[in-house]
Amino acid sequence: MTAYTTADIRNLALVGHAGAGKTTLSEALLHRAGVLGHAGRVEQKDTTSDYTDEEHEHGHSLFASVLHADLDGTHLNLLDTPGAPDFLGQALGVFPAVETVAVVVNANHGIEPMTRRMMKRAADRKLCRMIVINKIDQAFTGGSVDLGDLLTNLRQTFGNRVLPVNLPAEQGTKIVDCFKNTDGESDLGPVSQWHSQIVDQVVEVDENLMELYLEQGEVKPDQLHAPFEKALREGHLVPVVFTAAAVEHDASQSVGIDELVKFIKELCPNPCEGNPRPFVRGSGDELDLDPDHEIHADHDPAHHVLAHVFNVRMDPFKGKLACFRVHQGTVNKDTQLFIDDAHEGESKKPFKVGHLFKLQGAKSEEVDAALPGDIVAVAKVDDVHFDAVLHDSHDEDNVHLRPLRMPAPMAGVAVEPRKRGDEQKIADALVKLQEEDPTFRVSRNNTTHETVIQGLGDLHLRVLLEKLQKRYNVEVETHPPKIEYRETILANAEGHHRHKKQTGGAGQFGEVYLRVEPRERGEGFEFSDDTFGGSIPKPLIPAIEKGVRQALAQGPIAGCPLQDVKVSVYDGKHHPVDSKEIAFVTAGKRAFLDAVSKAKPVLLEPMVDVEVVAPASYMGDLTADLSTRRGRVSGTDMMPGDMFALHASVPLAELTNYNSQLNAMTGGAGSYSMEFSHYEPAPRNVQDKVAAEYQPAAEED
Ligand SMILES: Nc1nc2c(ncn2[C@@H]2O[C@H](COP(=O)(O)OP(=O)(O)OP(=O)(O)O)[C@@H](O)[C@H]2O)c(=O)[nH]1
Ligand SMILES: [Mg+2]
Repeated sequence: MTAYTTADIRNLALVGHAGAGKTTLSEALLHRAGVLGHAGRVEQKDTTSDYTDEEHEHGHSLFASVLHADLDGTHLNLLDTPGAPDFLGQALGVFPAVETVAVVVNANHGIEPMTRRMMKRAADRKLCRMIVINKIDQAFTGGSVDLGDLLTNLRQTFGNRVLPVNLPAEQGTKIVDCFKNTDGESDLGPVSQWHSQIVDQVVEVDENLMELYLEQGEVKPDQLHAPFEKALREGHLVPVVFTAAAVEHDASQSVGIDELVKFIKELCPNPCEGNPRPFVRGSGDELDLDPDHEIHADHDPAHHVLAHVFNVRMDPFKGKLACFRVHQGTVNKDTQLFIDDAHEGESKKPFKVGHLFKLQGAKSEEVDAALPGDIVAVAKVDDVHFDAVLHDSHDEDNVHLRPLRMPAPMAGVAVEPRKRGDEQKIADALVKLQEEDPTFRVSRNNTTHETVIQGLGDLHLRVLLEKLQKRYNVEVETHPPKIEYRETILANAEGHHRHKKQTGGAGQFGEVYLRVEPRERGEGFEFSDDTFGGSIPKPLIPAIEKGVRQALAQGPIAGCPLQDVKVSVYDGKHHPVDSKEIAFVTAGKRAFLDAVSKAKPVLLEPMVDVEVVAPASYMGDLTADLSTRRGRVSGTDMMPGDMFALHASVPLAELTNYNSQLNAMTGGAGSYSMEFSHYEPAPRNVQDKVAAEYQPAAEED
């Protein structure tokens, strides 16, 4: 591997809608750098980046891939990411490792849902952004694509900061520079016209240069480098380049790759030129998120090590591979690193690096050291997890990256082993899948006794279940997770039970009178002893409460937990010999159920607050659809880029298949998030349906 310094490094993430050509572009760059003899094709399942079985099967990237190449002395760390919305977590996960995010746009389709989302998320994270308009070959093969219109649309949607640094020419077969070059014609008109626009934009961030420019009408290209980086950092400029990563009729041909390499080498920021990564102190809920208290790494190779783990994958040969970006200091084989997990207080005990790897898709190559700005990986360190911070001194204890706002997994299925005895195997495999995927969640629901896996969508879950089967050789049955209904009462009532058992052996006797009252939603359970005069000996009162709590677990309507009930025991009878705990547990339980049955018991259903974000053109349909799901729309907000957010309160049970429905209704342009809000009484028909499915277990006497 050619020696390089931090200033030679370029860290670039390829993001954008599915099918835009990111993987093909990464292949063309590796081919151009001489890493590959020929550029692979996604259709032929021989690309460097899409190397997993699942990706071959689905024909799309599903996981982030780490690649690298030497571009004539410039060291490019290239991160190819999936464009499918269900794999947004994989794409966002690489943001902390790069200075620049290249949003790849399919010239055929123009601005697509993930184009918008990634442009916004990269801006939120203060990353430098560029746009690659790919598949330009299709604009000149009689397609309906007009690159001029597309550029106008990009500028209208993302602002006038969007400006080309190069342009297609001669029917898209050539690319001409319009940043350093002022002459000639392009397919989008005279180069000079675009040149002055971008120079105008760049000099705006530098007053002195602006003055010089206004005086002389022109500035030298090398005077433009620093303001160009500044304009990128400040989001004042989003440069556009044009490419055809693999020309339609001759995939070995590409257009604009040399020019893209030139752009990466000359104008993409190196690690010291990008915006600093936002490190913060604290842990768990006690992170100090005050922007003034942010800690910025200094890229000094001699300083303490500060590095961040942005991707974890289970390699069939090397085991767990944790990819990290070095932000400060130098890491080599002998370095001892502490691990700080964002969710845990204490730094874990240090580990010795031992072996350091550069990744190239599925392959990995051992290297001696990693400088600030570089991206490498360690293998087989169990304690290293996604988003962990690695450091070599206690000065950096409790330093974490400002949390990445990851999308919450909305789609869920309950899983159970197809074969008895596979429970542990499944649990272990699910832990490994979670390690690799920050948007995959596994939870055990102790009320419905189900293991529920959640992901960002149906495709996400399907792919993870395929992985479970193929990689970990476990078969599972899946079904929609049970909705966690609850029960409560709407009226006051009294209950009574006399428990008497005097058939052979020790007798049992206990008699309880109690009252139940409804409490405010969410107030929970309250038990009180209002007996007097020793009707029930005080030591036996807890037994009554125990019986009541047993009954609380299984309500009379559908066996769901009862909540928001006050129970007051006000009278009873006991027997000096036969009144034992068991007798009053039973009497308490039965008296409570007797009272509840008379207190207008109802089924409570979980309500969630939903926020649906989609292009404004879908507002009517989406509002109507939510109303058919018994949703109550509480408001809408218009958002930039002709998007809107719809807020509603909806019964969870009505959203089981919402993810795929929303995708269908909005062509994948819509997304939603939901959060549990509260329980409220279910309508009669829902209650009857749930009650009908309930088979109460036989009562033991
Ligand atoms: N005509 C033409 N086809 C291209 C070009 N670039 C990519 N393709 C084709 O477009 C399809 C999608 O390309 P990918 O590289 O898989 O796209 P991607 O952005 O990685 O897609 P995801 O992995 O799903 O996010 C493939 O069939 C490519 O061969 C191009 O410049 N011109
Ligand atoms: Mg891809």
